[in-house]
Amino acid sequence: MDALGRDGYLIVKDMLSPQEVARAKAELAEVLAGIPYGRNDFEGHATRRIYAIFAKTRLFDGPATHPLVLAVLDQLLGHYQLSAPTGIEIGPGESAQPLHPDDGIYPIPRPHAELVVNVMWPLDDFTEANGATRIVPGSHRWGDRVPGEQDATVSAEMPAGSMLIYRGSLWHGGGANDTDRPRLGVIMHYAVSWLRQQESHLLAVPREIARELPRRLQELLGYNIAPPFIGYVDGRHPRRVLGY
Ligand SMILES: O=C(O)CCC(=O)C(=O)O
Repeated sequence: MDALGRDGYLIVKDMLSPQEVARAKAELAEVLAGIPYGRNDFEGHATRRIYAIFAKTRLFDGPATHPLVLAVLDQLLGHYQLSAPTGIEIGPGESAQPLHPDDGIYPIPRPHAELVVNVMWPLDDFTEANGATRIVPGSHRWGDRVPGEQDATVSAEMPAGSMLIYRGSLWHGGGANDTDRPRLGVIMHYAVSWLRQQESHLLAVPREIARELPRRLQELLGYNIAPPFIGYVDGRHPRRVLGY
């Protein structure tokens, strides 16, 4: 929590075993085979993104609800939901993504209480050369300032199986990939539960899949009430539509 307060990010190693990483990589490789490259500079023209990830794999149900992640989120966000969980494969030759804060999509003046927290799960070793996430340390504390030439970025270099937690107000972006191999990571992007989710999981994840998921994951996908009563369905708790 000290590092997240001071620098805006934190790397924790050895969160996934080599076997878990290999399984996730193999399964996501099949998903990626059917996915086109990005449509603009932000998505990246040599980058493929797996949206609706909870409709496509069960291997991130655990990371999304990992007790350490939820303990950090409890402190930073209070009551929260999954917003934009996405697999991101930055391909060879990709240029650096423009730096941005993830909460910049919400029209709320900075500084403000934290609205978004992101957890990046690298499935390849992240290096400066292959496009490790670039971060401007401490920039979560800035007001309207935007990063310029004078602001150093650090590359979040870390072995596969680590996790990088960073605040939604932190300026960051995917790095350029100057190697001949892709760099795959999965971002679990959470937001306070009174905001609109970036991806509409109630539509993206078919209800017959959602019904089988662990209760906490159902809640994080949006089958939940943001206190006191945001998100009801026909006046009742949304979990009722799953038959509970
Ligand atoms: O892929 C990365 O390292 C970061 C990507 C990112 O920040 C984004 O797409 O919003």
